[in-house]
Amino acid sequence: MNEDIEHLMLKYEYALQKIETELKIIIKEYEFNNKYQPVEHIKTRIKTKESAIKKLEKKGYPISTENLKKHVHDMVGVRIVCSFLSDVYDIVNIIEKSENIKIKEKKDYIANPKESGYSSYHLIVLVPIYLENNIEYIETEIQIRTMAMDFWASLDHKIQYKFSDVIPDEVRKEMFDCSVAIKTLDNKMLGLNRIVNKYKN
Ligand code: 0O2
Repeated sequence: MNEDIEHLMLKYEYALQKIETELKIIIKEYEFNNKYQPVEHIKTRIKTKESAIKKLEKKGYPISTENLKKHVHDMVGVRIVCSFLSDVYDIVNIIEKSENIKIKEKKDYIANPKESGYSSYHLIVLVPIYLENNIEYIETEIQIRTMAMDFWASLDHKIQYKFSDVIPDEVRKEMFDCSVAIKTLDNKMLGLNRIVNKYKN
């Protein structure tokens, strides 16, 4: 890594602060207007330099600040965990409408889960940060998912860590089966919530 990595890491911190504030505001507005809270919790993190280096190595790129900027799209990461499937899409919708966040890419791993069974909605967004002499746009990954998807992903993450090499077929199959069960559960919970709302109305 060349020396301006420290400055780059600082810019990631600025971007994280900006996106956190923007998300808090648009979600609060949604809650106020709809008298409903779609978000269970939000987690944020900046990827460590060590973890970014691992990702570059995995992708086969030489280690440099330039390659980090070009090929690691989740140095700044936000995870929004919602109650119901419909909440996930509502949150995507309000983020898309925000004037202060530019959408670069959308990946709907709910409609098209990954081979592992991983399911979540990813937005790669560009967050403007105002520096002394210029404006820079910092890539940020926003993962939006239900609590059930989050449960699956966190167990999957632990499994990946445990078997740093190859995950046994038996474990991968079990995890895939769990992802199918989780999809069924999310749909059932959504249906149940609609019934409850019908009674409320
Ligand atoms: P960590 O430790 O969570 O940060 P890209 O990041 O865009 O260069 P890719 O693979 O095209 O690379 O991105 P993708 O798959 O759209 O998003 C990557 C992130 O999604 C991962 O980041 C995970 O957080 C999550 N993810 C994707 N697939 C899986 C999966 O099978 N299981 C789990 N638990 N999470 C997954 P990192 O950097 O790999 O990990």
